[in-house]
Amino acid sequence: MRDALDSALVERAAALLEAAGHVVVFTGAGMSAESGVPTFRDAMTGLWSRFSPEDLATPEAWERDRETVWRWYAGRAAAVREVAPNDGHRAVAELGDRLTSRGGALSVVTQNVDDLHERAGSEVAGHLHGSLFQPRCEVCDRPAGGELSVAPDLPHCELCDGPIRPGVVWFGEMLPAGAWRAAEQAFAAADVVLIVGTSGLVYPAASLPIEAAERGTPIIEVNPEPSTLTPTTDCFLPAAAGTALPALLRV
Ligand code: BJW
Ligand code: ZN
Repeated sequence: MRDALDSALVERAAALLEAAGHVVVFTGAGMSAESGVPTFRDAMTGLWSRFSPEDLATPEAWERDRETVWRWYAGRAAAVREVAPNDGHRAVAELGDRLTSRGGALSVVTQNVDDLHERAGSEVAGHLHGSLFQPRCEVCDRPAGGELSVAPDLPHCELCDGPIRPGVVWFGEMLPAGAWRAAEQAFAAADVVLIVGTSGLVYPAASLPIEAAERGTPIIEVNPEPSTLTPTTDCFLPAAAGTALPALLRV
C-alpha cells in the first residue's frame, strides 16, 4: 500500500463521479474494516481460528452443528452493534446526498451483512448476502423478529416451531431475489460504478461489476490491495476506504 494517495488518480476518479448522473457503490467487507469489523477472510480469530469461513458459512455446517454456527453469527451481530460507521460509510452517504441534490442518484449494493451503510445515512438498494439482523424460520421463512442472541437454547419459530436460522446467504444458496433484481437494475442504469473493499472472489456478486465493465461503464476501485476485479477498472485507488472516499469528496 502506498503512503499517500496519488492526487492525479483522485482527481480522475472525482471527475468521473462529477460527470455521472447515477452512481452505483458496490461494497465488500473492506468497507467496514476500519469500523473494526473483520473482513470475511480475516474473521476467524480467537476462538474461531480453528474454523475456516467455508466451515461455517454453509448449509452443511448448519445441518451438522447448528449451535456452533448460531453462536458464531450471534457473536458477530453483537460485535457489529458495538461499532460505528467509519469515514468511508459517511462519505458514501454524503456522495448520495450530493448526487440527489443535483438530480442524480446513488445506489448502494453491498455484500456486507452489517448495517453500517444504513447507520451512516445511506439507503441500501440490495444486501446481496443478507443481514445479521434478519434471522428467519428455516422451514416457513417467517422473519423471526428481534436479533440473534447467544441464548443457551436455539430459538424456534412461533408459527411452525421450525429452527430459526441466520438471515445470511451461505455458499451454494441462491441470493435473495429482490436484492439481486434491485442490484441488476442499479448496475444497468449506472453511469459509473465505484467498487470498495471486496476481493471479488464470490459469485454471482462479482459478476455485476465485471458485466458493467464489459458494457463500457467506467469502474473506479478503492482497495489497499489489488483485487480480482482490478483488471476491469478504469481507475484503481490503492488506499483504505476511510481515506480514499472522503478524499474523493474534497476535490
Ligand atoms: C479494504 C480495507 C479497507 C481490507 N478499505 N478495502 C462462479 C464461479 C465459481 C464459483 C461460483 C460461481 N457462481 C457461484 C459460485 C459458488 C459460490 C462462489 O462464489 N464461490 C467462490 C468462493 C468460488 N457462490 C455461491 O455459492 C453463491 N450462491 C450461488 O451462486 O447460488 C446459485 C447456485 C446455487 C447452487 C448451486 C450453484 C449455484 C452464494 C454466495 C454467498 C456468499 N456468502 C458469504 C457469507 C455471508 C454470511 C457471512 O458473512 O458469514 O458472503 S461468503 C463471504 O464472501 C461473504 C462476503 O459478502 C463475500 C465476499 O467477501 P468480500 O466482501 O469480498 O470480503 P473479503 O474478505 O474476501 O475481501 C475483503 C477486501 O477488502 C480485500 O480485497 C481487502 O484487500 C480489502 N480491504 N481493508 C478498503 N480499509
Ligand atoms: Zn416457521
